[in-house]
Amino acid sequence: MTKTAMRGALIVLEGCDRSGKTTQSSKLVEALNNLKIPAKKISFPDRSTPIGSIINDYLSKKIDLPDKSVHLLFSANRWELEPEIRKQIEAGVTLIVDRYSYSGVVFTSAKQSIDFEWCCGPENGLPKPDLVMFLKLPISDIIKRSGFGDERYENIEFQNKVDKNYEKFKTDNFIEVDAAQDISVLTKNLLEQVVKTIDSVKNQKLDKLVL
Ligand code: Z5A
Repeated sequence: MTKTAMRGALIVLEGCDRSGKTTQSSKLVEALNNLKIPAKKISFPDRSTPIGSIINDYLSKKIDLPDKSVHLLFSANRWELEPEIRKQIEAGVTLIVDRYSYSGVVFTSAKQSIDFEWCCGPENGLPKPDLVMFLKLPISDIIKRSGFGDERYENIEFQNKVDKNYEKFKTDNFIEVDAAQDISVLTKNLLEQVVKTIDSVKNQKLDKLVL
């Protein structure tokens, strides 16, 4: 394979609220670009699209929606970006994604009477991440970080259920990382994993997600 045919990697950061995903995804993109590795950041929900704007109104408690319909909106928000994700990866750009399908499943299934398997359905077929890094932080630390408690879902009881639900995703490409580390130490540790992954998948086909 020629150098130009090498693809980028699809890297996802997951975790409970305030665990540092936004901070780390920006720092990882910056660090990769410094190493001359093409990389961009994507965040879900993407609140800039028409679907994302409804999600934003829901999260900021301006509107209420039935649980299953809002779940499908979060998933549709990812499908909106699916062609762009594939295009970027094929063009050799590594994408650092702040939340993905795993968030969709763990948050909705933390609600009463919504089946985990039902939640997985709409996610299947999306591009499969090459690496998912779960930023694990005790809830007692999360509530001390600034901004906790403003939006829907930002309460201790709910975040505990979400944290437990993440346990169901322990597969080989899903790794847990201690998010209580100092910001720069954490970036260094995550970067190591990301660079290794970029190298190991560069000649492989991007798979479809099956949850
Ligand atoms: N949701 C869903 O239900 N279904 C879906 O499909 C998706 C999402 C995709 C909004 O998500 C909600 O949508 C979310 C899940 C649900 N609900 N909750 N909870 P969001 O991603 O837009 O918002 P968020 O989860 O609330 O993320 P966040 O607020 O952006 O948090 P974060 O990105 O993990 O953390 P941060 O902004 O990087 O850091 C938070 C603070 O901690 C900040 O002051 C930092 O300076 C500080 N920080 C960060 N790292 C450290 C370290 N290492 N040490 C000390 N302090 C730190």
